[in-house]
Amino acid sequence: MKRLLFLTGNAGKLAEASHFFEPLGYQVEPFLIDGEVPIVIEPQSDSLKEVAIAKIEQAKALLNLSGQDGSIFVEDAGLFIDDLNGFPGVNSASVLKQIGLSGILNLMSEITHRGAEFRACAVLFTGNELVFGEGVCRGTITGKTLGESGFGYDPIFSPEGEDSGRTFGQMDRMAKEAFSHRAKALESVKKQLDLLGR
Ligand code: ITT
Repeated sequence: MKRLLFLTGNAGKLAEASHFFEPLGYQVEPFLIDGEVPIVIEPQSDSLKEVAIAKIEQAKALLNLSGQDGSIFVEDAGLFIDDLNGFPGVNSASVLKQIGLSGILNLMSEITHRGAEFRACAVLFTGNELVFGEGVCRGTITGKTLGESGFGYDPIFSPEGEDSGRTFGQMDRMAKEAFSHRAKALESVKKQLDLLGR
């Protein structure tokens, strides 16, 4: 198994990346220093890719200092709601903490166009090169929370193509993976690793 150190404080993201990569021969582990997720600075930026690059650069430096080896991996994601001009976008994590799912549903109470998308940008450092992958999942914001699976905004997001209108919150990991932005971003990373022969 190849070792993949994932720099994240989000257990849901870690579980999904493990589920995706492990059958492909990667052992996904949290990137820890002295048993803690190291604190990295996320730049103010509207671009998930810029944020992901800033994080991987800091992770590379930390990996060197810590004397560990393995590939490192970061992934940045967010929910972009059409009629809220892409809000909460790159601020999805802090907005969720501040206003919760009920806050988002309240903001949208008068909005009839419910279109939105999840976006993810993944970056893997093999030790030699950086490999990027991006993924988008279109869908709609439901009128109320549905289901308790997954994490974050999953209970209010129903992906396009899901005929019964289930939210990610009503799906298991495998079913979510068939649609998700994260699975698409990771798939793209995997294809490029194959091309590089890594
Ligand atoms: P990191 O430590 O990896 O940065 P984070 O929680 O800050 O963890 P992101 O900035 O990538 O992660 O994600 C922003 C938020 O977007 C995340 O906290 C969730 O609330 C939401 N989000 C991202 N992907 C999601 C998904 O697949 N399902 C539901 N919500 C998601």
